Amino acid sequence: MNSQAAALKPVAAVSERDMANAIRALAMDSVQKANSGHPGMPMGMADVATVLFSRFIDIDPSAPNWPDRDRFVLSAGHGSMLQYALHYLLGYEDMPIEELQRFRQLGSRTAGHPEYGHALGIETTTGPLGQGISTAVGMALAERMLYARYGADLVNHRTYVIAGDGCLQEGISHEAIDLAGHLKLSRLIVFWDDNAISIDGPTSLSTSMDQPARFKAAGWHIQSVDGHDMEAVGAAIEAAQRSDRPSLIACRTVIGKGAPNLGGSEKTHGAPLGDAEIAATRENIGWAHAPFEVPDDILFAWREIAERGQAARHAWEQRLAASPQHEAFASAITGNLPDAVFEALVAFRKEHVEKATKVATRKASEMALGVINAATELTVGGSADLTHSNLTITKGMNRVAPSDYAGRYIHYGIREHGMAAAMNGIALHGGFVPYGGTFLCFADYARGAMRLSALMGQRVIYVMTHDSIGLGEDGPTHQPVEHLAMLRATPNLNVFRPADIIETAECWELALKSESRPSVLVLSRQNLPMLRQAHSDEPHSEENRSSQGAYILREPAEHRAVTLIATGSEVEIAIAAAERLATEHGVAAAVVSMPCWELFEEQDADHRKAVLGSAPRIAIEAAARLGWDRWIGDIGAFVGMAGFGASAPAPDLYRHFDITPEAVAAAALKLII
Ligand SMILES: Cc1ncc(C[n+]2csc(CCOP(=O)(O)OP(=O)(O)O)c2C)c(N)n1
Ligand SMILES: [Mg+2]
Repeated sequence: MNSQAAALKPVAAVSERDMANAIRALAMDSVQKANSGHPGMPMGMADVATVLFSRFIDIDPSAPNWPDRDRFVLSAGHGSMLQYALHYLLGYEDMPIEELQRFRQLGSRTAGHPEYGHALGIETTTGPLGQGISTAVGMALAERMLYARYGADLVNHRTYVIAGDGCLQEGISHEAIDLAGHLKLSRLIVFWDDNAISIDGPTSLSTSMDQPARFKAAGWHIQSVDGHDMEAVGAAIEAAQRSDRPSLIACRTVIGKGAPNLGGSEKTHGAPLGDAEIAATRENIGWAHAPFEVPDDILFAWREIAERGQAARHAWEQRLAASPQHEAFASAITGNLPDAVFEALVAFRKEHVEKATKVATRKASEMALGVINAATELTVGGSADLTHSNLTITKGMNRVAPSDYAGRYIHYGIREHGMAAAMNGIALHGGFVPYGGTFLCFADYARGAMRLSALMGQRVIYVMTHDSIGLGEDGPTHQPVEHLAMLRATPNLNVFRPADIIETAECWELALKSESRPSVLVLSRQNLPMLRQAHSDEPHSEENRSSQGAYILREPAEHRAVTLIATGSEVEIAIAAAERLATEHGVAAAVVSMPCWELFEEQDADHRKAVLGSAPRIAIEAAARLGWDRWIGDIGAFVGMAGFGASAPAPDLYRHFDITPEAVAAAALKLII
């Protein structure tokens, strides 16, 4: 029994309605005190949440990361007070009543929207509508995949989601629902807070969607209940648990339920109820207690739920201890990749330096993945229907199929956003290291979830190929221009644009080791020469030269007159320009390969200075200039794209857009003369 619960005495039988009213009171009082927040949703869903927790969910606040816990995702993240009230009532040690009193204040754990890592027990960051339900699909998939490997003794939990009208209107929900239905993720149960209200007013202002029909069409089990009829909600959850498909429980609710004048109105969505309405609500629901006061008997009832979870956790720990798979499970769940992965990557680099392998970096990535995936079972791959363009599948990877989760390759379908969110869910769940591919241009489609990978600090690896006009004939609709700038502007995201097969293997190593930061591997469609072998005194070394973000690939014998900085496919152009400058103009040019800005920014100033040098600098990248001025300074130049690309063979495009050794050499001569 947890110590807080032990101190409390049950006084009288407590009803679930009283337990739900505790949520209502805490939500309205916290929002009132903060003078900011969303009371309507927590009050409307208090009854559903109470039934879910009091009868079904197994979580243990004293071991919030116990791997076989049920997952609870508040997709309607604006209703964060529902989550914080639950955490206080359940007895999470970092959620005393004082935290509720500091709702939405600087430094409190009770941030405006639930943030992963900010308070114990928050499984994922929500607030951008639609993300929670889509992330939950990844969690539910990871659960089934882990179950397929370790069995029900070790893996046997569910993922529960509360989603609002907003989550279901967002496009990402379509991708997520379709994927979950197809994969028959029977451990996923979604409660729709069907209150028919959003910010602007009734949802009839903007939608006529028959949501249950939509879910049904995607292969879900569907039910509709009165969300304030606790028996009906309980029965629906039991039926959902028995289903062999993911479940939607449409819960007809009243937003701000309990508030006698404002209940049912959009006015309760995102503003305090006000003192008078709060007093009237207290009266209406029979809650005679002062703000932030929950009577002991009600608190005791809530803390008993935590005890049930603790008992379940203990039983699970015993099963784990007795399991022959104990060690394998523990190492999978911590996500520690075996040394063999990194040893294999070093051997891979040595082999290809010797062979001077000339391949597209997307191909190099596939080859590197071949050795990575052979050395560990933890990586799970996938693509948004571009498997043979992104080159994300390797030998022996079976597909994850409906009701058959033993494979390790996920056909995410043409759902970039859903894929990114699902990868977040897989990473958050634990047990796997997800990577997934699409064209770099469609990072836009995945962006909302990519931002959350970064905000949550998850090891999610994006394999984004066809990275510039170098993709050629598909034209400007497919040629990314502004995407590198967008990705580089995203905090806590490593953007790697390797120049050859060696840098590609190095960047894969860095991405795999980057446990609290997502990575994007930006890869070429077109072949690129091996640069490391031709332009280094020590072509192979164990050292990962990309790990410092940028390094000098070519240093002239004489004092540098100019430094050419490039990434990816343009490093080859920089090298050719440097050679032309030397032979035709006697100009000494250094070439810096800069596969990762973010890692270079983290180096100390002296190192950065040594790499960048004091000569004028030119940056070459077949993308937008935005951001490059940081590296080229006031007297530098940029050779790249000034607008959208065009449809033509790649070599023609490079000439057309003047991204050539000649253009770089001309820019250099202009700078230094
Ligand atoms: C992607 C995204 N767009 C817009 C918003 C702003 N927003 C927050 S809540 C909300 C309305 C949500 O309606 P609903 O889910 O029905 O919540 P309820 O009003 O019922 O609490 C909007 C538009 C957001 N948080 N995320
Ligand atoms: Mg609503």
